[in-house]
Amino acid sequence: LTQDQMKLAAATKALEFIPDDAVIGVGTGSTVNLFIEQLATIKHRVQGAVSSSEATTARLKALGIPVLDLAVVDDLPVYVDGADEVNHYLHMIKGGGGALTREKIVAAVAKEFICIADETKYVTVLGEFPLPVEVVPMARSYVARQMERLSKPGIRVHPELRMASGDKVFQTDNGNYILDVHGLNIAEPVSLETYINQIAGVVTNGLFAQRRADVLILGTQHGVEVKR
Ligand code: DER
Repeated sequence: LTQDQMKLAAATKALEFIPDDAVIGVGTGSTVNLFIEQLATIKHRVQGAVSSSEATTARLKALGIPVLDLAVVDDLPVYVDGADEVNHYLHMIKGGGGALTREKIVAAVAKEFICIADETKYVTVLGEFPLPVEVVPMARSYVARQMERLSKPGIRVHPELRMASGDKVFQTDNGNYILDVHGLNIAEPVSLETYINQIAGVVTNGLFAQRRADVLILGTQHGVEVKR
């Protein structure tokens, strides 16, 4: 099976976790885009969606799924999103698509976080994928220095400012910058998430560990596995 076929299998399986007539939270990324297409096939029994990015909003609207403002939603049974890495405790690294702040907000409101992923994302230790950290632009150098201090003998931690096309700095939907932090080996995801959050200038970091996934739907070479 190709990676896309495994993503599609996970995205399709997620429909079984969508309650009738619910408002559901929808994440960002290529796996979620496959899920949105599947969601459109049952949109008659979906009240609406709360989106985690402008990109997702555009796709939901294009498929005729009503997009609702999170501020007026007080009951969100499920949030469906992908991950860049997910460990065996269902802690995740997210933010590869740059939507980590709104993803974390919608995930916080949702009762159940359903992560959909292909097997290449399933790891024992988080950190191979560079950890995205969303920062207020003026704080980018200060936060970068704080990240470099996480280096240990033989393990150099180095943050890179995420660029868009050419020499333009990538900007999130919130107008902030992203540092992609390479070289981390994350044995304690919850404490590292908390540590990074308290650095002045950090808006959000891509560790989803305090609030991890409740269900992982994993597309593998041998079919779809559901892990809790
Ligand atoms: O940016 C994100 O958090 C996305 O969910 C990302 O982690 C997964 O993107 P993919 O489904 O395209 O791999």
